Amino acid sequence: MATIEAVDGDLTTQQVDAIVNAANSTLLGGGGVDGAIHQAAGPRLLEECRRLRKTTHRDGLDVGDAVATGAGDLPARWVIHTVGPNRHRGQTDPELLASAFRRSLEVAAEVGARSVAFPAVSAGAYGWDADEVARIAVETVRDWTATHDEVELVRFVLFGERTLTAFERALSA
Ligand code: AR6
Repeated sequence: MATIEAVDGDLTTQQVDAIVNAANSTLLGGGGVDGAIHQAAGPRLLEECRRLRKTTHRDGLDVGDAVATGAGDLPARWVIHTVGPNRHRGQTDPELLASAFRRSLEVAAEVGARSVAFPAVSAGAYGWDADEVARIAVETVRDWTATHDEVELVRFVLFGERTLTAFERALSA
């Protein structure tokens, strides 16, 4: 039975095997948590992302998919990049967001990560409501960990009271 928890904090300082990046399809960085991760990880992370774009991910990363790289200077061993749906582009299907969380866990299992920290994917620049993100994230992680034993700890690392409260509410439901 995996531990699933929510904390207020900075994703980039988490001492876990893998942190999940709320990236975009280019895989080449951006603002928000993506920018913070690249800044803290240093240039090796961007180099690895560029390599993906020249090899396995020439067309970028699809919405709802995930891929792992090393973590550069971060305390984690891997960064798992996922792309949540962008509400401002009409991507309102909850299954796309569920898929981003599920695929991230599948990739974590593939690389051998036993502890994984997630941000509130799509709850920032991509315009989703924090309560909806929390509900979908918690449900997806619960469903997945109920049928897989590779990942023992899932930690949602939230920026600020509003998002933390949304996840605490979803976890206690
Ligand atoms: N630690 C934890 N959470 C954070 C951190 C941090 N260091 N920094 C921000 N957040 P966003 P999205 C929270 O916009 O909505 C980027 O430009 C933030 O408060 O980072 O999936 C990408 O390149 C919010 O609750 O991701 C894409 O283009 C949550 O992380 C686009 O934004 C997600 O906000 C992706 O948008």
